[in-house]
Amino acid sequence: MTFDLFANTKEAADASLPLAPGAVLLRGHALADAAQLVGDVEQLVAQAPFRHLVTPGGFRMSVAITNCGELGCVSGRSGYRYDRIDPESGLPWPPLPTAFGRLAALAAAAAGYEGFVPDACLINRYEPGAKLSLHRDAGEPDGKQPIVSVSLGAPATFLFGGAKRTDKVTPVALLHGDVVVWGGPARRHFHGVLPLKREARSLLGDRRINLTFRKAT
Ligand code: MD6
Ligand code: FE
Repeated sequence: MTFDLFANTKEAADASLPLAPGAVLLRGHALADAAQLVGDVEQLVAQAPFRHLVTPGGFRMSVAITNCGELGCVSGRSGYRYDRIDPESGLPWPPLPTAFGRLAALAAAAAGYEGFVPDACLINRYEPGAKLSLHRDAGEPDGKQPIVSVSLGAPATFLFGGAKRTDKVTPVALLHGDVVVWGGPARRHFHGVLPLKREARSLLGDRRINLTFRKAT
């Protein structure tokens, strides 16, 4: 029998690959829910469309973003912040769909973080060429709560680094249905995404959607 860890085969779907102490890739963990998640995103963006935020340095981000849950990430005068209101509509962000909350809690528990109840989900859309520079997610006050990241659609290369920007990064191929959880000693580690390649063979064509679940209060 052949066994290819990098194909989303039934065997590989159970693989749990450590990236660093506190950080794990759950290969294919969201595959069974993926179609539901994509359908939910389509409904969410009808209420809160994707938009391109501007970085504190004044650059338009290549990744388009929207949010669901009690809190959403918006650009402010001095960088990003969380807000209960979508500034584009003046309305609260759409609620977290049931399937989102359930998946985030189960994935966190599978990674060793019990009792994770996210109140924010950032939804990022990558088109070919879009990337996310090396950064760390530090806007959430409770450093004991992990981040759960779900990949949908086109594959991407995720870079997972260390506590310092200059630390060595490990490139990881993230495929449709993969989940990465980072918390504990890895919670503030640097990470990023390389420019998306033009590979039009996924459920979302050549696009990628990433959901990141956080406890932002
Ligand atoms: C990813 N996303 O797309 C990783 N960080 O695989 C992130 O690191 C991320 O999607 C901050 C805000 C949104 C994100
Ligand atoms: Fe991030």
